[in-house]
Amino acid sequence: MLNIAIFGAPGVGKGTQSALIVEKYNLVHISTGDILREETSNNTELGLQAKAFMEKGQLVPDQLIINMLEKKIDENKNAAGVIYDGFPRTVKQAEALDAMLEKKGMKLSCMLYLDADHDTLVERLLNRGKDSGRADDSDKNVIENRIKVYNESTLPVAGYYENQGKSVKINGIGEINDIFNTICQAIDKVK
Ligand code: B4P
Repeated sequence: MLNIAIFGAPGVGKGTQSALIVEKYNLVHISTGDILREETSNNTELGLQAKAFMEKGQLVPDQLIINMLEKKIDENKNAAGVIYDGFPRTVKQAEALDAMLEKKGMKLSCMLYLDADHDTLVERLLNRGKDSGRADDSDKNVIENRIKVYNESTLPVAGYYENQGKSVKINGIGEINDIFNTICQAIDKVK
């Protein structure tokens, strides 16, 4: 079973590329950001807890995310494969994912590490904020904070998977289809 993580800064294109990957490889898409937004709009207990963090551009606490993820993995036991979009975002989450997969006799196939420069990220997120209604995309200070949190707390996850020989760096700047073709070459190697 394919277990792929798609990684990179806010706005780098994780959600955009995940949609294409899911369609081509018939994978289940687990986006922690999407799940949290759904929980928030349904005013669930988890949603209410997550909202305050997301609005400030901070990470939602690890344990909330790890519990949420384990439930999702269990719901999709029979899938052909899974793409984890926006998860893991801390080394603690990466360790938890490895442990969860090992318990189920699986392992992460690879981590697709999308990369883009700071100004491109800010420009894309502000653009999306114009019509998405996402509060975290509409305020430049919140966007800058998300990028800062990414650099401080999330970037170490890249090193964690580099040490396991599982990180594949991909240029996130360019035409969406060209980036997708590069991603497909990486996935086909671990299939
Ligand atoms: P996410 O929902 O994961 O969102 P993201 O990082 O902002 O976006 P992504 O990289 O998917 O960008 P996209 O493809 O859409 O996180 C939101 C928040 O949830 C976090 O800040 C955090 O608070 C919380 N959270 C989520 N997961 C968590 C976790 N594991 N632990 C703790 N907290 C967590 O692309 C952005 C824009 O760029 C789009 O408008 C797109 O059209 C455009 N674009 C994409 N590719 C392009 C290209 N090649 N060229 C031009 N434009 C492009």
